[in-house]
Amino acid sequence: ISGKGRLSTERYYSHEEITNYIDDLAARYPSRVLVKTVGWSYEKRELKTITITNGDGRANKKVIFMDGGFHAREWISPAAVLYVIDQLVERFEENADLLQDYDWVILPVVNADGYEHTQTGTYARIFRKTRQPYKYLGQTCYGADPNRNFDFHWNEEGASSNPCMDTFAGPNAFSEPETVVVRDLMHSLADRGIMYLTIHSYGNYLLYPWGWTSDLPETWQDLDDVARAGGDAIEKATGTVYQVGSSTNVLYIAAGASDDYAFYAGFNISITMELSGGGLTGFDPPASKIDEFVTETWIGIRAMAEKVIEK
Ligand code: ING
Ligand code: ZN
Repeated sequence: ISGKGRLSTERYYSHEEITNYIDDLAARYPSRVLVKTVGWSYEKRELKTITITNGDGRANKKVIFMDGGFHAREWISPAAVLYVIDQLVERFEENADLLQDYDWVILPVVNADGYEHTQTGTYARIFRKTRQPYKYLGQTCYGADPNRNFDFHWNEEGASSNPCMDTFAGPNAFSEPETVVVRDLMHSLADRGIMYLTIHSYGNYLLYPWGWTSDLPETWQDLDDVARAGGDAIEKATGTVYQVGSSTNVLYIAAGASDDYAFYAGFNISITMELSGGGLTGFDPPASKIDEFVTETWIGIRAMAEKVIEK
């Protein structure tokens, strides 16, 4: 099934369907949508960004950079990111304020190999990491944790050097082609980048730097204002409560995460959003929950973008 027409929130998409969906949007809205190949996963899946503009042709606007699908099992993340894309493109008139002075650059599935792997069986369903193999004590374990693989205080805290652990930081920073793609995007956008948003699940958190230390950045109040705007909007609309704070202080210490790196690279606002969970493990909300979860996520993301724009 290739993604012709409107997005379905009734089921989870494969990586191929996701790329078909954004390619199709680019074909239907050539003046406002641009799809670019930005690299390849370890297993050579094509990684594509979608850039959404208002079509006025003005170059070098500020940029909101968003990604999803860092962790293989967190299926609601790509689903929510696709819903944001759908709203910005198909409901352009309602959201024109979000595109007036800003372009959105979105990578829906960072860890395409892992995401596909989790669709191959019940055991594979809870896999977290990338798919590059690593040898350890005569056995082979797969993948590094892409959210411990960034070169900022890499592997100092809350990460493992054991390739068979879920938080394996990799043999070195940026050992995974997928995190190299995100890093290069960040650097190419940093001078125009005003907000980096990375979508994970689950637990209902809005997290900001730092993850590598319990210290807060000097500008933590700006980060807190934006994250809180998202949390407040969601709570008001749906009653779902998001906890807001630095990742170390509200969740756990973890160095090498993408939000720390984006903040260090020059994005003044950098936020990890942990969506609602469900199902047996928390990572597998039934398809019947997708619509509810992605609409509540969009309310939060919209509110955070508005806050950034008004600042
Ligand atoms: N949680 C994030 C993780 O990578 C996180 C939490 C975000 C930690 C940002 C540090 C920095 O562990 C999930 N669910 O992946
Ligand atoms: Zn995650």
